[in-house]
Amino acid sequence: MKRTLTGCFSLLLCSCLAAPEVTDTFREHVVPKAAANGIVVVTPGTGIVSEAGVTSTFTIQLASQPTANVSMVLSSADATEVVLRSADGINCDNSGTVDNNNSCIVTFTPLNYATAQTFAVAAVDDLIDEDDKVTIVQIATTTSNDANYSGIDPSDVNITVQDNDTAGGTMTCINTAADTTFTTAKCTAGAATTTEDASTNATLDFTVVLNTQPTATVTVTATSSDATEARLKNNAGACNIAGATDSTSCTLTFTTANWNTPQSVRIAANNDFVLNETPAPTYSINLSATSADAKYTGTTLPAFTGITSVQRQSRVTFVTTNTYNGNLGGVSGADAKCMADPGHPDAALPLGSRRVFKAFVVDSGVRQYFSSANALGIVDWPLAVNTTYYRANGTTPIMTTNASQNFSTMANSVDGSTNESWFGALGGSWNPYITGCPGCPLFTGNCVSFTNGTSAQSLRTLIQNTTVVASLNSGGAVRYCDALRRLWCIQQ
Ligand SMILES: [Ca+2]
Ligand SMILES: [Ca+2]
Ligand SMILES: [Ca+2]
Ligand SMILES: [Ca+2]
Repeated sequence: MKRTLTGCFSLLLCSCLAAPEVTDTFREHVVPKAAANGIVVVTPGTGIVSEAGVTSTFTIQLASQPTANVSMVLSSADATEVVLRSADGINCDNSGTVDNNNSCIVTFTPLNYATAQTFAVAAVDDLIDEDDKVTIVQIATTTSNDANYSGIDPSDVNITVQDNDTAGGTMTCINTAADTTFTTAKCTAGAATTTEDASTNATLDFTVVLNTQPTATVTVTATSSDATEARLKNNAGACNIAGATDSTSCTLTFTTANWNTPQSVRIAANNDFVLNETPAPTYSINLSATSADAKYTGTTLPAFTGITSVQRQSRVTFVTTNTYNGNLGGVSGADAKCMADPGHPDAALPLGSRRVFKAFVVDSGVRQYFSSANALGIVDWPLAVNTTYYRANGTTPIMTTNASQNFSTMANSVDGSTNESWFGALGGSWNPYITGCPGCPLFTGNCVSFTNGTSAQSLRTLIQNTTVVASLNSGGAVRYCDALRRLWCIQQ
């Protein structure tokens, strides 16, 4: 006890005699070094970046001087949307270079700890149409040999990423159809044309490509607004030029991988055989999209509008199903038989609703074709000028007339059969028998102008299986008027 007291006394005495040690000991208790954690001050900027190029900066500094370097790793929580800028790819900075860094390092020294360092964040400019997104730049816990600045978790920085993409498509007119009449003007809205019944300019090609990368497969349907004038090449539903048939619509499939590769579509003029459509009809090719990517469902895709369907004079013919003797009731009666025959292309319609056809027969003064130099001239000739005539199927051309309502070549025969049709011309011409014609002793009035069905009269028939014009009108035999023959009927 005595030693203890002595000791206490000695301590007090020593304190009085050695004031500096007592002061140091006191200060350590008043400002204990281990009691203060370091503070990392993060000052967020706008927090808004955009794919269009807007960047955002934020600053970091330390609230107090560390005794050793302090480092922390900055990282993008979604590197597909946001990257940190770094000139050397290691250290975060505010350089103008985007190095697509997912992460970078920030370091403070005891000398620069109080100077705020500025860091830049940039958006990744992807090609996907998406809603604006919110993500963060994570600031990882600090590392330092200064225990006060080791293991501190600074605040993260919120970042909003604004998008700059808009889902859609681009339709481009091209020339892959070997169209000899192609000009770039055809690709101009309102100037594009397709032509009915033509060996050239019957098609028009274009490509379709998506404007942004979809997040799921996109099916684009191309549709003709007027299938009577134009259709789309379709192969098993897909827009496909090779081996395709003409269809009202076809589909294109764009995946997340091939969305930016243009796909071809071909428009094919459709010959509706409707005559003299004035003005020429116009149509559009419309595109619509469906996809699990909501940005591509209901999205308006461009339409190719104002395509003019150039109208050609094309008509069909048919050979009657029924046979008739030479008493046709005159030329008008022959025409009526054409209209009433079950072989008429519009036979399903009431008589008054059917397209008009006339019989290819000749009778002096009633229906005749003499050359223009001949004063007898042309009367009620069933062939028009500059017109292509087809078989009843509408696709097999027979011949095309010239400006004089005549023709000199045939692409195909009348119907390919060995049948004959009543006709009545002189051999090798379109000229009908004329009463008193000195060179025509075999003909006695074309069955009396098609009113006599007896064997007392006769006339020349027309052969239906030749492609030689001279055989067409002279290859048929001379038949007595009680024979049963058909009629070749010409659309008017
Ligand atoms: Ca994005
Ligand atoms: Ca973009
Ligand atoms: Ca985007
Ligand atoms: Ca038409």
